[in-house]
Amino acid sequence: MSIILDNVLSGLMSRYRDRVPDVLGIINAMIKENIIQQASDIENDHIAFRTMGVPHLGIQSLEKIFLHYGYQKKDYYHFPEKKLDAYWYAPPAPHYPRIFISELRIKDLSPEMQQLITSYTNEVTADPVEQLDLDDAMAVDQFLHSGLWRLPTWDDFQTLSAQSEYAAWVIYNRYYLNHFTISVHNLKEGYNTIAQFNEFLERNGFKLNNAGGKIKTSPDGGLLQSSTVAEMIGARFAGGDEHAISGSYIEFAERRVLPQFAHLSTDQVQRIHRREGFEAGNADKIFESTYSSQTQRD
Ligand code: OOG
Ligand code: NI
Repeated sequence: MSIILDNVLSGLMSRYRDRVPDVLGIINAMIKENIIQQASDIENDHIAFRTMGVPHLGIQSLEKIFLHYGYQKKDYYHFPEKKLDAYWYAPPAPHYPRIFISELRIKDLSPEMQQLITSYTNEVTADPVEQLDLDDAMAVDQFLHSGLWRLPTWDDFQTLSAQSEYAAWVIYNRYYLNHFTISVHNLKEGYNTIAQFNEFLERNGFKLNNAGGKIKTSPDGGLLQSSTVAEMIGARFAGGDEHAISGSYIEFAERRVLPQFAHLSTDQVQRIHRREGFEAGNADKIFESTYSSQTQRD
């Protein structure tokens, strides 16, 4: 089972590295400053997917893949202004990343928008995950990186963007990984807080999402997050039009030791001793990493 999960995760990561040159850029900068020796030294806090909340698709469909590999569904989050719902999933073993899956609440959009989105998603007439052999890593990898509906037109993409940049992102990018997340708290001294790691990133020329401030902090103070702004990808639309649109980004997370474990020494601290889960207030701003307000800012 874990071999299959390993292969699915490595397929996701290899497509993601190709789409987001900042991934290798950051890894190389980390090696150059001696923060890590090699890419595999990085702890991946979580990965994230975006979905359309329509029949046969959405969270209830995509999650089946990861529940099959032993992930456990955890907390629910709601984002009224962005019209999104999300859940996070705890991994079957601590060396695997957590998973965050969000879903667009189609019913909260205008009838015109619903009609436009379903003109694409209605091409899916049965839950595609139920037709997959989840023990076949190659089949799952292919499914995650192939079209479920026709290629959108540039016109439709722009219409969607005007009301929901998330909707436009999913119509084009589908289940491509939205981000992976570098855990910073186990890095060496000088780089093991979000504040310090952000300083390292900016010094090396990486552009951070500044929505609500560059550091997003949970009210309990235990979860601090930051992210790059999405890199633009060359996208080919129906009819052959080509335009640069938002692809994926990279996130950074610092999970502090919980107050009840404050007495543990650094070498005793494990994942279970740190702040778990996610935070709606942080996530709300991290979603904006692919929004034009961030990707197009000076
Ligand atoms: C996900 C944004 C939220 C987090 O860690 O809270 C998030 C997205 O942009 O799809 O990643
Ligand atoms: Ni995230």
